[in-house]
Amino acid sequence: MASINYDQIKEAATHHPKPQDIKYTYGTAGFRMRADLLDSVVFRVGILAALRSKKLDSKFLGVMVTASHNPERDNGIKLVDPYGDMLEQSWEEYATQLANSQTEDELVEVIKRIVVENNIDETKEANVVYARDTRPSGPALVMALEDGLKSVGSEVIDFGIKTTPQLHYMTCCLNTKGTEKSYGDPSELGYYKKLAEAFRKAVDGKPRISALYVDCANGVGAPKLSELARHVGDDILEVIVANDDTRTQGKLNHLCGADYVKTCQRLPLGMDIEKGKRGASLDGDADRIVFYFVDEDGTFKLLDGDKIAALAASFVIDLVKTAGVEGVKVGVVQTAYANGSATNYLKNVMKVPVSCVSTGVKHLHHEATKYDIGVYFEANGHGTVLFSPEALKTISSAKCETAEQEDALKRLRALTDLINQTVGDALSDMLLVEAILVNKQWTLKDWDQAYTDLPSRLVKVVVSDRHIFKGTNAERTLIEPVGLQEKIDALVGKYKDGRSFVRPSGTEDVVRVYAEAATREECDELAYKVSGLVYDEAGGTGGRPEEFL
Ligand code: NG1
Ligand code: ZN
Repeated sequence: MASINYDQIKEAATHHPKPQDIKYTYGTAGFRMRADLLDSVVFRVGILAALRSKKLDSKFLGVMVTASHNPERDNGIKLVDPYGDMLEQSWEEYATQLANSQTEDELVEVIKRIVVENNIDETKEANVVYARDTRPSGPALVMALEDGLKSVGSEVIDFGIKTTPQLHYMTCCLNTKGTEKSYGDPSELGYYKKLAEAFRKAVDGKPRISALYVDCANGVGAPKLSELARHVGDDILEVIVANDDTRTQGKLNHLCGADYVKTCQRLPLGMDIEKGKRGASLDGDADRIVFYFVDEDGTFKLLDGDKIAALAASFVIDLVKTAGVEGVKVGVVQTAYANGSATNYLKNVMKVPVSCVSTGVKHLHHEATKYDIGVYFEANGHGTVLFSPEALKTISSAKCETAEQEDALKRLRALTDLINQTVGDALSDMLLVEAILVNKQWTLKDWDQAYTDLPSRLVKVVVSDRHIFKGTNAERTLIEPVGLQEKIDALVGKYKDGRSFVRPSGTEDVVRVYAEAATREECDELAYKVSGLVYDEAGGTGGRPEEFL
């Protein structure tokens, strides 16, 4: 292949000018903001994807156009590394530099610098696969992305409308095809077949449980879940798809979806499930899932990512034991947003090692690879279970002496295929939870018994500059603004089981305040006081946080 044609890039870039006065940042989940501000960013991310593919010996890079649970007017873009993990952190800075280069000349300068710093062979082929969710702004952004890719002469695969985890799956499959690490058939059909077959094995011989109503946030999860359910078959899994309107403008994530349900702790619009019925919500790109039901007394009971982690960890630990592969050790990874009761239950009742890391799946994923089997979930329902190559080897080569052992091994092996190893995946996680509940013949209430969440509250505070907030200790302690942490600690000390921390969001222009305490009243008071403190002492703008009634 010829070297990079910089004049061609310059010419193409004139069609995607960067707006003045906007500073873009590759944040927790790539670039994410109002869709009408993203054209130039998407064009440049295309160029970066191609450069990274060249750098990685022409491996396929993945690009996903989505803004997940954000409102429909937003969109975003993120890069996926060849084996399905998030873009390596050192390249996030390049993404930010490309996005912020104001002129075509500056853009070319940055590209040349990336080429030199990484010793990139310009003549290597570039391969990029991309997909988008159902947002109305998607098609135009994909055109800008293609312009960026073509300007560097990249080969492309348009994977169409997909969930974020499907794109991760596809990227990994393309790069492992024909190797001993082959992750599966690189197609959407391959994805469904792999999951459906694994689910059948995982629940083999156990009776079907009641129907699961799934709120799909009026997003891409709706058509994809229907397709998956068709492959699984309703003889073993009954899924009722709700909030599947991906055509009417304004409905995506509106008063529904996993983020809404978790934040507001209430049923989504369009899911009026009766007492005792089982519900779940996906987010807008189907990488998060939470479960819930309405108790006999009418209370809404949420089973979030923490509960999924505890359920998955305990099931896997039991299987490992019964299968006789005890050498395989299980650990759980959480963030500071995990409920204190969940952490306590895992550490002190289940006696599992628990690590706490900074917010963002890339941090959890990385930490989880340190365990033989690493269970990681954010409280908001984003996570998965990772099996190390050694654990996979042990599980696949184990010999069994009893029928009980054989049964446990069969189910454990099925889980290694059922659980998406590349990233947290709402569809795969849904099947994982269902498989466990089927095996145990549990209701959601049975599952919920393990521990009771401490009342918690998450508040957004708008400040003039959230970048002045700097944290440490997995984001649980503020070091700047100086002195604020001491004041927060003084407030926390007044409440039984009190805990509160403050950090700047990586996806929204807000500061997040988290609080929990022994009772709902105390928790709300603590959340109110800490958010007021942040507002007063660190440049609050707009309205002062209000009390929760
Ligand atoms: P930020 O905006 O950095 O808090 C949010 C979630 C993260 C993660 C990312 C990416 C919370 C409190 N934060 O990050 O857990 O999921 O979005 O989508 O839920
Ligand atoms: Zn998402």
